[in-house]
Amino acid sequence: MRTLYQFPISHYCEKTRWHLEHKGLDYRVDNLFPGLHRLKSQRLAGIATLPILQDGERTIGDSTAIALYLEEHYPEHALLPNDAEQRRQVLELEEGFDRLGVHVRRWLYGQIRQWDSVMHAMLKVYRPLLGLRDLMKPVLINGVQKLYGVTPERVAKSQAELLAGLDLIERLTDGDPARYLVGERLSLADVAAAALFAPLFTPAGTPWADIAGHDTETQALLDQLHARPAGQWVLQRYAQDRRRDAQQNNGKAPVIA
Ligand SMILES: N[C@@H](CCC(=O)N[C@@H](CS)C(=O)NCC(=O)O)C(=O)O
Repeated sequence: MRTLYQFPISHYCEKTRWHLEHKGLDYRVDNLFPGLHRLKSQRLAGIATLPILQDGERTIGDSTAIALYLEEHYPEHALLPNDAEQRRQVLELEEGFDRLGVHVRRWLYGQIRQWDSVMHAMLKVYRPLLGLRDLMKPVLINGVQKLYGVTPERVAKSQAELLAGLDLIERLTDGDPARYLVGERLSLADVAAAALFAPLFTPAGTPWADIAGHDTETQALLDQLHARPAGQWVLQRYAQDRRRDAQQNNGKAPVIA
């Protein structure tokens, strides 16, 4: 039995879903409730964050560690090149885009004006118990802003970082949305970049597709990014390379108590 402990709207968890599904590995998801998840994540893997993968007797925390574990134990449909230099580049880019994921997340949280639709996307998988789910919303909004450092100064810096990340995609692909970041085929670098930038471009079928309500300035910037080769690159990776043929057996929606 393989279990992915996750938050559905986490782009790091999306990265791990992509890895698992790329390799055609069946798994069930256990959606932990934000905040309370730490009780379980600490016990399972000694960390505060999700994703965590339990694969039989083994438990692996952190999306990059999970990716490397899957490459080692399930080498079919490899996402690491054989060539040593390309492999080095892929691993370096994977880590770089992982760091950028923090900026994408902070910038997006900094743009939210209608928290209702975000909270809905975040919490809809949990069954309400005695109104507790709704009571948690203000606590969560506050917690997210504190945890992810959503202050105007840091959000502005994150915008500069994420724009530099999109520039990098365009440099590595020569502005051609059909090309991969390293070599001629999909690698861990592409999956990291596409999954961690996906909340900006909301590809069909991703959990961010129904979050609405940006102000006009933010929407104008998002439209501009969408039209850039890097935005088209993310969408093309999703359209062509995001396999979804593995079986995802959703467990029962957890009750929050
Ligand atoms: N480097 C970690 C980052 C994961 C991460 O930041 N996860 C967030 C959700 S997007 C999380 O679990 N946050 C909850 C917390 O920190 O309490 C990875 O790649 O797995």
